[in-house]
Amino acid sequence: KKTLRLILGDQLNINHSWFKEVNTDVVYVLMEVRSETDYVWHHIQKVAAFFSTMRTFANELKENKHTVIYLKLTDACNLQCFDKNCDWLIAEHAITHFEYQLPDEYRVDQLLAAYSKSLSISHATYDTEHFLTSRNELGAFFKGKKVYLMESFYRYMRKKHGLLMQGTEPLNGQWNYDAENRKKLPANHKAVAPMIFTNDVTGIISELAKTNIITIGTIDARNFVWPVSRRQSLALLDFFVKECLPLFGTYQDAMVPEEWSLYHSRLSFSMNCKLLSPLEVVNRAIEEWSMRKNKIAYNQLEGFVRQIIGWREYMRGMYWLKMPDFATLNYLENKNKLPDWYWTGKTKMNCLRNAINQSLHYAYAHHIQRLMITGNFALLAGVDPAEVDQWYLGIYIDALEWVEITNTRGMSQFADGGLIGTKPYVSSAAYIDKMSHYCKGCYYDKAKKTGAKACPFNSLYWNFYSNHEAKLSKNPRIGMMYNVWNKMKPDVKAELLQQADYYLTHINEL
Ligand code: FAD
Ligand code: DLZ
Ligand code: SF4
Repeated sequence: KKTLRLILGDQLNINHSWFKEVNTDVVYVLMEVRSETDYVWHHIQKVAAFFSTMRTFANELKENKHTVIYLKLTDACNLQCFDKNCDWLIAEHAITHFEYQLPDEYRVDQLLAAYSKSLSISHATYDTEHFLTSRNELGAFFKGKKVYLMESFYRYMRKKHGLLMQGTEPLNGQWNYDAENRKKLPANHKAVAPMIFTNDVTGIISELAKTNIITIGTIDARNFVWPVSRRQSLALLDFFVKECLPLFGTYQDAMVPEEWSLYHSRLSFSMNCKLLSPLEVVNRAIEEWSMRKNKIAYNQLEGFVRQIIGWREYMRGMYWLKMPDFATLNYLENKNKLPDWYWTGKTKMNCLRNAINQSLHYAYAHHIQRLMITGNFALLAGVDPAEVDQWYLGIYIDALEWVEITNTRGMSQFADGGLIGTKPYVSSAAYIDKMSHYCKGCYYDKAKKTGAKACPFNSLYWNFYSNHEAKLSKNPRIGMMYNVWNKMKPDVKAELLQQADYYLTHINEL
């Protein structure tokens, strides 16, 4: 029996049971393919990071004496999609059995399921051995329920895995310490400088230049900042727990011009392509906290653990519960186009200019920039969630559909009508000013709702509530806003809506 094992670009888990033994009858294959580079306009750094990490991983397998075939994008024999390449390899290497690990993306899952069914040889599938939950575990947990509260799922995960528990009770008495988090960065506070790498990816970039692949963003290919191996990912994890964890929760929602990562871990790429397991990340943070309790307050640790065993696993579970329908949900029936400047950063709005330019420069923005700057504006501007998804799926280094679409269409754009987020994440300038240092240097006036230089967020905010009154006013978490709106004088309301209308019709000039 001769086996072909396909490893996808986001399945780079060296601790997988596949690799425990060396077997000369097993051939591993990794492939750079146009079907994966072209499904959206990717950031050049995202493509470079995936290719570089895949190549490093293939070399590691070879060093461990496994038989590995690596297809580069520019190889003449490359047929540029998983199924055609596998067909060719099966014939070429007299393969009698085909195996793959369950893909995280619905699209690839469907493709490989249909492909293996069509084969005349036998096949088998394996778990990726990465997540703490199986695909359908969240579905079973919420079976028969109408609401899918992340917090209940998070508590179940804490109990099930005995993380931050004292017997059956949460450690220190409370499940969630968010109330102590989320402060603005003080004006004189200098955040820790991010740990960056200086990987040379010039080879990959010149190969990409030979193709007609469309990419976005910029790259310093001689000093590529993202980790491209397990060794570098572990170094970043170590840096995070030592330097960033002590203030992680406190400044989790803070936003500052020129500071692109603050106290965030930037481990999402390493985790999403499985260089690091979520459990080892969480355990390393717990270990550091238990060694330095005088330096790392418990709320910082609990917040971090919640993001990974709570939010991350929850999003994956929701994805498998609601796909494929989730990908077309558009509860608010938004149809507008994404403003052109999302692709260039050329806007006078300081918050958006910063968040977008930073994303084009680093293929990264932290959660609150994604949710409360770019996501917030797109929702207020009534942009079609399909366009918003394409942008998020392309621009971020960590973007894979299972975690991108649930965050974007779900949490950020309320296109699921409140399955994931219980209310739309929209705000006027007041919130942005409360959490960031963006408004001070802005062309627009954060305090003005109408007239020259009025901050667009202010009128668009009320326009949003006015537009969606039928759908939102009954939501108990939003009702309060309608009390305010309904108490406004008709001429004030009309002026706000007129201002919003002007901005919407001149959206590319903002
Ligand atoms: P940290 O702030 O250091 O958090 C630690 C880890 O917690 C992250 O690495 C991540 O694994 C996990 N985490 C935190 N929040 C979430 C969340 N809401 N959902 C899932 N995991 C979470 N995350 C992605 O990994 N890929 C995406 O494509 C993606 N798209 C997003 C789109 C929008 C509109 C929004 C609002 C959020 C998106 N997120 C996505 C979630 C989150 O913003 C990123 O995981 C986070 O910013 C990654 O940076 P970090 O590693 O520094 O995170
Ligand atoms: C993101 C990405 C890119 C840009 N290129 C590849 C590739 O050439 N080959 C590959 O196997 N994977 C790539 N990926 C990650 C894939 O999108 C991911 O492996 C699948 O979608 C499975 O979830
Ligand atoms: Fe953004 Fe408005 Fe503040 Fe300018 S004033 S930074 S547009 S919120």
